[in-house]
Amino acid sequence: MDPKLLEKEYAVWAEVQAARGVDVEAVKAALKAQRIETPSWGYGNSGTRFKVFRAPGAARTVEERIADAATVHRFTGVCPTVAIHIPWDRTDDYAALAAFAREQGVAIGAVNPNLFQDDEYRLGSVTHHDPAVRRKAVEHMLECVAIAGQVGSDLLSLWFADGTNYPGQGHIRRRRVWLEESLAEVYRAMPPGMRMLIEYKFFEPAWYHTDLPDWGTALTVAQALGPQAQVLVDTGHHPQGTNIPHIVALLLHEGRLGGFHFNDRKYADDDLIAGSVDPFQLFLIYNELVDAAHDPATAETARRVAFMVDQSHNIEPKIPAMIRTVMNIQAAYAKALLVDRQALARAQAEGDVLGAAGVLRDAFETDVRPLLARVRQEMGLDPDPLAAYLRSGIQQRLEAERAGPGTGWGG
Ligand code: LRH
Ligand code: MN
Ligand code: MN
Repeated sequence: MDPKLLEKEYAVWAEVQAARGVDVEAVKAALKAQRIETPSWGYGNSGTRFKVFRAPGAARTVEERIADAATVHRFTGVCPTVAIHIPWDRTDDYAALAAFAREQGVAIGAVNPNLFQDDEYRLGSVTHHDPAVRRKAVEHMLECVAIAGQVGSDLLSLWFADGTNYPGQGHIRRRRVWLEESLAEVYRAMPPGMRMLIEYKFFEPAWYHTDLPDWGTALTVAQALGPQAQVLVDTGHHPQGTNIPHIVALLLHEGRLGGFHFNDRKYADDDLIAGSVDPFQLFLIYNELVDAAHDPATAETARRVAFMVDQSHNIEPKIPAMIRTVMNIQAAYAKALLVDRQALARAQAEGDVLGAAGVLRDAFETDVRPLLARVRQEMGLDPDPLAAYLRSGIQQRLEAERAGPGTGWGG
């Protein structure tokens, strides 16, 4: 857009918001401080069970995956960390990998052990009936605690594919005991500042029962372990119709909301671009977070929440899809920051059903693009990061440079 027109559009926007009582400068400051972690596995080839379509220019090595995360950070300004998955991102010198990331302008964030791709895990990892398999899983998690130390990360992010396919296949309570025992050993090995984030998923790959199917199960495990264990909400991991903002509010209340894996979905764990199918849900999640940040009872938990993306794009170009994701998450946060919290509290106190719902609607229906364009300009960025990336020629260069298969999930 013509810069003069953009300027004019923002001026009107800011005037209207100020008249509504919005502290526009405070909103901009919050947006500049927003942080979103992108996943290394979102940059390499990966896909569904049915087919991995190779994306031209997709990263082939851990270094290329980190470099692509750094590119996303350069264009968006809010993605300074990248999550790694071990062994997809295995290397023999993690300190060197961390230094490489720093040179690129990012840091390594959450370390994700992989407890589902080895043959031994066919019947489970930390809930396997064979103690040797459970030991292997624990050793791998302990290795990841050490790796986190080497790369300067304080997040261990755990997801288990453990579960059964048939009634009677496993002893459900015994498996729970094994799970707690295994995690307790890993928990004890974590240094004081490190947090263990426990992710749940209601089904897939197990079809009858999953050992950590929901937030309540993950919460009771975290509570059994101690304060350094929290719950990770992957937005794609819920049954249809689940009220995720409600879950977010309850986990904040319990002091156990550790982080997110953002993505969107229509049916199950579809790993679509966050905010692409249900932007209202993403807004409502951020609405709970902004509300909790203002409440002394929950502010500290809200401050430490790790905002991570977990998306494996199969047909979308990788870097543009990640930039689009970040823009959608920024829009959701921006709209949540515009909620008139006093008017909302008043409407709630008066039992004004439509008034309260209207306050949220008003914020959600606000066009925040002029605001975000302005925030990016003030951060020294292009107001439209996706268009800027597509113009930059980087994609064409990567497609020319990166031929041949690579390492990681989709090779
Ligand atoms: C499982 C999951 C989990 C894995 C990632 C690759 O569906 O969400 O977080 O680590 O996908
Ligand atoms: Mn996930
Ligand atoms: Mn998932």
